[in-house]
Formats: sequence, C-alpha cells, structure tokens
Amino acid sequence: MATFNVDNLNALSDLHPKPDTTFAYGTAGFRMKANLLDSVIFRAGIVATLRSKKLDGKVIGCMITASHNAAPDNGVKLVDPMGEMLEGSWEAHATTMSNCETNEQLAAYIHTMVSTLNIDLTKPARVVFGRDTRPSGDALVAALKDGFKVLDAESTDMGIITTPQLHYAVRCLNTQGTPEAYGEPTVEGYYKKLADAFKVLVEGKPRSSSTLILDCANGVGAPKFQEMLPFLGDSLAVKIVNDDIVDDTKLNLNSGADYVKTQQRGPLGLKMNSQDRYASFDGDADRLVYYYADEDGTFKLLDGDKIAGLAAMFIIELVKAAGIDNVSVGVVQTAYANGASTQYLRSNLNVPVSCVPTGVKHLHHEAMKYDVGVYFEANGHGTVVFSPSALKTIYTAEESSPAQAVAIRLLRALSEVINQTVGDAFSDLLLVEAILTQRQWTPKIWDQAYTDLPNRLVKVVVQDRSIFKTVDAERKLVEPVGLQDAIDAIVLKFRGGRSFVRPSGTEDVVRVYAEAATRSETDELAYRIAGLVFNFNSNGSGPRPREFL
Ligand code: G16
Repeated sequence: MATFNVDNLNALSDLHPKPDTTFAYGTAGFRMKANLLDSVIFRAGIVATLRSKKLDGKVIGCMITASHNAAPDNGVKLVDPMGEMLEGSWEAHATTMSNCETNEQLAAYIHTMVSTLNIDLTKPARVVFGRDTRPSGDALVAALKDGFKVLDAESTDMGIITTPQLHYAVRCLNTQGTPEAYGEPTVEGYYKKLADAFKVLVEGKPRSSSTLILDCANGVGAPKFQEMLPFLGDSLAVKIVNDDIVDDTKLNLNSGADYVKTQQRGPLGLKMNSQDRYASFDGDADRLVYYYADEDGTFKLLDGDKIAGLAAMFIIELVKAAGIDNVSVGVVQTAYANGASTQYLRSNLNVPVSCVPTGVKHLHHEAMKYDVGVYFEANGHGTVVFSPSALKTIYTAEESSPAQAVAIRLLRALSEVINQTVGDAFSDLLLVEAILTQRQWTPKIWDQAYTDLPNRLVKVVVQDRSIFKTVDAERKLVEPVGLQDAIDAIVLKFRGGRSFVRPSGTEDVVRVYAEAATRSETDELAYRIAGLVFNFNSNGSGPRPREFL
C-alpha cells in the first residue's frame, strides 16, 4: 500500500490547529462561526483529495459558503462528481477527521480511510473550489489549499461564484467528452447554456409588461446575476436590489429568501406595488422565492412549494402534449411542505409525492427514482432531475403534429435551463419566468393553484440541539423522551393543527413548524410548541420565544 509523507502532514496541520470544539457535517456541510473553521476547512481539503483518489481522479468540488447565514458564519460543502452533494458515508468520514485532536490521530485516520476504503494513493486527485462574498473566505481558501497539499491534489480556483455554479462546473468537468457532457465548465458556459435555453422557452411569446424586482440578499447572486444579464439580452427585464457585497453586515440581513420566507414579508425597505413581481435569492444563490402585493397591498408569498407545483403542472402537461406519457413525473417534499400544496399535487395534478428529511441531498436522491423528479423544499431550495432514459425519450421523440413538435422542443429546452445538479436560484428563476411567459400568467394567476394553510416557523435557541432526535422524515421526535407526547396533546386542541420540531443542521437552533386553520390559531400553536421546547428539561438558553411569555 502506498503511503504518504507524515512530516508534510504534520507541518501543514500545525498551521491549522483544531480548536476545542466538536464539529459535525450538517444539513449542507460544516457551518459555524468562521473563526472556528480553519482546521475544518484544511481537513475538508484532505477529505476531498481522498474522495477524488477513491473515484479514480474524478473532480470533487469544495464550496466555501454559509449560504443563508449571516457573515460571521462560514462553512464548506463538498460536491460529488455528478454535481450532487457528498455521499452520506463520506460525511461521517469528514466529521471524524474534523474531530481528530492531534496530528497523530489525523494521520492514523487518513491511514484507516486509505486501508478500509481501499484508496490507491498513487491515483491522481483533482478538485475545484469556489467561495461566496464573505470576507472570511480568503483565509479559509488558504486553509483549503494547504489541505490539498497533504496528498498532492491538483486544484482549480473558480474564485467568487454561486454555489450552484460550482456544482455545475464539477459535473461539466467530469462529463467532458462523454455522451453525458453537461456543458462548458466555466461561468460563461453556464450563463450561455441557461440563457440559450431560456430564449427557446420564451420565443414568440410577448414579454411581461411588469418588471421583475430581484432581491439578491446582498450576496454573490448580485454580481453574478448582473454578469448573466447580457447573455439574456432583451429576453428578460430584471431590476436587481440588495446588491451591496462590500458591507458584509448586510449579507442576508432583512432581505433574501430565508428572511422573506420566515418573516412572510418583503425585504425591509422594499416598497412593493401590485404591478410588479418580486423574487429573492439567498446568500449563495441556491434558494429562490417569489412574491407579489395584492391590489389591497397584502403580501403574497410564492415559495418553494408553489414553484414545485408550477413546474410539475407545466412538465406534466408538456409530457402529455409531447405524446410521451410513459415518462413518469414525481414530486419530492419535506415535512415543511404546506399541507395544501401536497393536497394540490396529489389531488389536482395526480402526481405521486414523497416526503423525506430536510436537506437537498435527501430530496435529490429520492427525485432520482422518477423519470422526471421535481423536488423543492418550502424554503425555495430545489430543482428538477431528468433520468438518462427520460432524456433519451425526450431527445428521440418524433413529432406527428405541430403541437407535439412544440411540446418536444420546450421539454428539451427545459432540461437545459434547469440546473440538474442542485437547487439553483438563477436556473429556477428562469424556469418560473419561462412558464409564466408561456402561459402569459401573472404571479396572482400562478398563486390561484391553491391557497396555503397559514403556517409559522419559529427558531428556539437551546443549550444542546443534539439531544433532539427525529424519525418519520423528521415529523416525530423520539428524544427527548416525552416531548412528542406533549406536542401531540397541544396540536390536538387546534383545528387543522400540524406541528413538528427538529434540530437545524445549519444553525445552532431547534426549528418549530406549525400549521392550523387560521393565522391566529397557527401563531398560537407555533409559540406554544416553541415555549414547550424552550422549557423542556430547562434546555432553553437563548431568549424565551417572546410571544409565549
Ligand atoms: C441548507 C440545505 C437545505 C436546508 C437548509 C436549512 O440550505 O441545503 O436543504 O433546507 O440548509 O437546513 P436546516 O433546517 O437543517 O438548518 P442553505 O441554503 O443554507 O445551504
């Protein structure tokens, strides 16, 4: 068995000492205060290298971002060869490696991985990496590069990019020159692929007379979407707001997809009118939500569930019109999906719906079981995946009427405009705009598919969120023992009540979700459950949920 230079490891590892903290690869990688991450990112560089060697030199991606979190946080997400999230069993290796206390333990764990996973260290390793706009990114990139030096990985720096652009590039690099070639592995290649497909989708249709106001959460989406606009030409009119990437305190602050979804209101300071339509990205542009103001000024949210419904409706109709009904369409959601959306998908669209735990990795995996799998989290994170056989059917279908020819052309363009590697706010925005343009729909017409049940999401800060254990796609708590019974007893008192509690994998909080028949009952249910969680075993350590005092 080939070995590696332990002196080199020790010298590099000494530059990145582990703090007295326990790390865990969470919902979307490691994520916490940036000043704790140096050793974690260094070691993530080693994990990415080993993963590439294990996969015969396939390119692995490393994205330095904390997405929807505020700027003092940062993190790293590792990307597998087809652009999907890192395989689950390797998350555990990343966690173990990040928690090795000494250089000796680190070297021993690398040896263990090499021998148990049968990794040939003489194989090449190739990695590509990028980062968002956070000021801590530069120093963390330096740590990552030191990680690559341990086992001699060849690395490519894509600079400041969105998370989905990195996922796209990974897939392009690994499929270049093969029948599955995904595109040019550059940001320009990405813009061109998406913009060309979008132009096909809206060809011959009048453009909306209203403007799309795009809130970029003061994150990387702002300069990058600006960069894409010339590729779109006059096919789409967009006004970008919240584009200050210089003052990092503004990142995701009172703006962005997470704020709009959880607060159920537009970004602070944005004056909304009923003529325009609005969309928000999150800090690394992998989430998208839409919204509009009704004539009476009421804020109306079109979240990930609404986007899934729109996309599924359009795809199902195109599949029928194209005469390729043998292509199955399915939708994947999480427990956060609004009950009304699930009902709409099952009863109106007659489409199978699966429910999986939070995290794009779980949804993506499940969506791949369908020929065409539409997956979205309510928070706006999602995409559509086409199986190789569905793509073959779509690309070899022969038209027997002009209507069929149109449907086939649109399906082909849809498979190009959609970033099939991961949820992508740019690509999802073009998907939504294409469907609205095709249908000549306003957001209000889109919204009429179904009416959301009132819902509320509350964060509770506790001393140790790791004591909260869930089952049944996170809909039930098994630990702390007794808490679920107490939740059930409260839920029973509310008409149409539904609530669940789960630990976040990206923030140091426990999340409480509630739905009920009316807004006031929903709020009361949410805050009663939040108060229960806060009080349980005296675990509450942050502010007591205010409304429950
Ligand atoms: C990440 C994941 C999403 C998940 C979100 C919140 O999003 O990619 O799948 O829904 O975290 O997860 P949790 O509730 O566990 O904190 P992002 O946009 O922050 O990368």
